Amino acid sequence: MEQPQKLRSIITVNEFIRRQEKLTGVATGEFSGLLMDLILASKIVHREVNKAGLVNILGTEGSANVSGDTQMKLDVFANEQFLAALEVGGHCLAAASEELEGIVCFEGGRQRGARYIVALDPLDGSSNIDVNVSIGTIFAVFRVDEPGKLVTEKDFLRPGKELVAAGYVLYGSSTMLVFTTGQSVNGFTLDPSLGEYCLSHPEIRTPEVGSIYSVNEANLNDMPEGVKNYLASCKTKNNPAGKVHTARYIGSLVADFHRNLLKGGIYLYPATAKDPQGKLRLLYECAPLGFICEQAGGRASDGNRSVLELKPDTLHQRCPLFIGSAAMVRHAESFLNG
Ligand code: P6P
Repeated sequence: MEQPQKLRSIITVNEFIRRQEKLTGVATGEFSGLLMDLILASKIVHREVNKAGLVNILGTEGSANVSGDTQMKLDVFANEQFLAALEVGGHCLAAASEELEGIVCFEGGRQRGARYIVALDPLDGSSNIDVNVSIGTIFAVFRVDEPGKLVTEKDFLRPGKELVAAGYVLYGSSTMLVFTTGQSVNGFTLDPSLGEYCLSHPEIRTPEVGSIYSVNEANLNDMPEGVKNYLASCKTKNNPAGKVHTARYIGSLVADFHRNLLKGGIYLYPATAKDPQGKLRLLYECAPLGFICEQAGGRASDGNRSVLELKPDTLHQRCPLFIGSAAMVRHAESFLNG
């Protein structure tokens, strides 16, 4: 009979965060509490995403499900779960979301003297849900200078280098949480039988070089010449890997990013005719993934400089993105900067 995994070898994310608190001496519990709120919401979204295939049985969006509740789009559902968890948790002053035009302020957090704000993409790639392709949540956490501050949109318009935490949840063949608080990047796999995220990928370091590139090549004709020339180099041996690359594009940012983070590779969404600033959002997609990537030894660029240096002018500002193995991103940049 298979030996049960020894309990002592399992480090849950709660335990991991507790240990980190001790390490960093930041033992206020506020920051840990905020992470816990996000983790709780991700478990609820995991449960619904994994039922998505049953929607035809449970009722599609807009219809009433068996309990009479109106079925909603999963990205709207996910947004509601994360906002509710942040509001009830009381550790967050305000949130910005891909699903909302403006920010949402949490009076409870303000009264408790909270000092964190969260920007998130609650369910990125949600158009892939009904074809059972992996999707993801991305979150970014800033600290404000004054506890209980009455936050405005301006408090979110900060460069990614000021983030205190960033993470993503990948709802794939298993559900994984990967996050950094600036010390290292660690991955946790949800064990549904325990309802716990367990440390499965400690101290993630992304390979300096890889041979996977992820891009929607249908846009090639609309891309800058430098990008075309870079992609041509991926199809030869004239690149840091010294070999012809492999194209892998799931069309779900978190899934493509996660694979490249572990195996080495580059994801690029450059400026195109349709999206002259690129398609991806700086605040809650490029910056948090850039923070994670650079903490793992990779590089995240807009083609010229680290995305972590870029200060958004608006909440939903788009930005070209070249992210992944450092040598590959720098190689791509060399084609863009003459
Ligand atoms: P395209 C999903 O809509 C998304 O934001 C990312 O998850 C994904 O990488 C990208 O857009 C796909 O865009 O234009 O290739 O369909």
